[in-house]
Amino acid sequence: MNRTGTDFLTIPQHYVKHWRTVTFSGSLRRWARLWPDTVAVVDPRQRLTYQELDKSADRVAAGFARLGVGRGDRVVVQLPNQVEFLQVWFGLQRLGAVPVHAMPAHRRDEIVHLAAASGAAALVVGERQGRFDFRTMAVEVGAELGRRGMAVPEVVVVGEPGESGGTAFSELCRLAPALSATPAFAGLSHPTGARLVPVDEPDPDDPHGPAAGDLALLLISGGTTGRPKLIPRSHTDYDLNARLGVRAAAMNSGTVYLAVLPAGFNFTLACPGILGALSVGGTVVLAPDPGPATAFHLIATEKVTHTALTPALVPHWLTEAETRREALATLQVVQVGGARLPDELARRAGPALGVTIQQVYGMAEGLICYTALDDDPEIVATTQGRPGCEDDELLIVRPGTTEPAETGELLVRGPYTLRSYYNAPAADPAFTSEGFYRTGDEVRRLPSGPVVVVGRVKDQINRAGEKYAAVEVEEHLLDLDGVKAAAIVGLPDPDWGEAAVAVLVHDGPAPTVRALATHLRERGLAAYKAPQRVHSIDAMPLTPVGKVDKQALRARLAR
Ligand code: OOB
Repeated sequence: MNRTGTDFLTIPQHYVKHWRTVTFSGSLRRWARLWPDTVAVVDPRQRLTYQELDKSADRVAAGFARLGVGRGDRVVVQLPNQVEFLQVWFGLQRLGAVPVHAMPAHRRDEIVHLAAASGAAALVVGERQGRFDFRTMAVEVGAELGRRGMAVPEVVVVGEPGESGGTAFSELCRLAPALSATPAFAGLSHPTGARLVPVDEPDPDDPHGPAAGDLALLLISGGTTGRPKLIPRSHTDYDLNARLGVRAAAMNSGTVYLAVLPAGFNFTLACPGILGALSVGGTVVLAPDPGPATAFHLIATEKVTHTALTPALVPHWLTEAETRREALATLQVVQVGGARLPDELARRAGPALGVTIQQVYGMAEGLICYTALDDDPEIVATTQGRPGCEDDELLIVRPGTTEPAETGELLVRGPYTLRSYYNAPAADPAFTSEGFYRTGDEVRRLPSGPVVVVGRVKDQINRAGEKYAAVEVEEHLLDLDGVKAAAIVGLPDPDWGEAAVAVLVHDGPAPTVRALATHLRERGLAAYKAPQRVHSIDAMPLTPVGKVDKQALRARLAR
């Protein structure tokens, strides 16, 4: 059953009992049968019932098939929070194709990397965000992949394709033949000659066709040693991920979930988020921007019950609630995760918003921890919760070893945690020989079970929940004129949780924050990777083995 690259025989039997043999395409079909006329998804421009979402998945699947995208093909999806995100996502699921989740903030360099690492057959983008044009970026991505001798992905644009030469999403849906329930894909074939079959209808000629254990989507890691890695998630494990969240956040058919954070973020999509709400017949509301004014308006008009935020958004919500608390009358649960929520803010948030706060500590790689809705308020304020599944195995060790420690690096293994990255080398230091994933997070556990995140041993910046490997930016800074050595370190910051400081050894005048931002933007990097401060230094402090001593740098900057 498991065909995600892990050896089925090594999968412990006690994991199997948590899994259901479902695919996301099949699940949407089932939901559409159960609640055909319930509204599944809403954005400011449209609302679709479950039946409409299911039908559009057929059309989108057939449209992608016409473009030559087939079962197992990877498709980079970079869309803002709008109904089309779910139409594309479920359309790809119906085809058995694999969405690769890019974030709206990503730029040329990140998208090239995701497309190259996944071998993408297509790229789906929106029109523009402010002055930035995603269609122009898509053309540049194709050109760069071509220069590298790689296949150039088909471009699909939600909106007007403009000069990009891409296919409009509306056209893609029209291209598709008129569809009845079966067989949606008759007469269509993949360029390789493979026959196309929706994954919820097993192909009698191909007993080895797509199954619940197959790859369903690729998430991206925060990155620690270089570029973000791709995280394979199967239908089975991701279905479990969402179901555990539904239990933890007590979602039911009355749930209205507001997606404030990007829909492609694991937290928003499946913890329990969008997929959780859909799995119980609830309604998903997509916020076009993360600002509290938009969110409060949608909460009041759509009678939202659940949402999820990063800690950096919480103070803005508290300010908005000072004058508009009545807008939150229906809101029950506000999940907070992605970065450490300060205890003091956690204590204030619940009473100020009139909701139950749920801390969520999770990772795209798997493990998700939740505080319980009926936990003691001090537990909710000071811990990051308990593992979602009783068969999640957590070890706390001295960093880089497997020796037990009271406070140390968290290792995890479990029924929805990855065993290897996508296309990764067999011997990957991110995993122990026993198959535990090294989270790079420094934690301790209370005797009663909750995990407390106390720090981080990985060389990563987490700016308001957006993560990146320090080395990714350092490499680009070294190309600046006069810069001889560069190190990125994170320091506590009241607004962002963490601010990135560029520590530079350089000739001549120090480059400004602005110059660094411009340089990184020209290199095609997301804006959140630009450092907030520049600090000049004569020589980098080094560890005994000759690496930059970031602990020493942090201590020095703190002074
Ligand atoms: C979520 O997922 P990722 O993959 O973007 O980031 C995972 C990392 C964790 O290893 C940890 O370093 C940090 O983000 N983190 C937290 C945290 N939640 C995540 N650190 C402290 N406190 C928390 N509550 O960020 C993610 C995925 C699903 C649900 C929630 C968050």
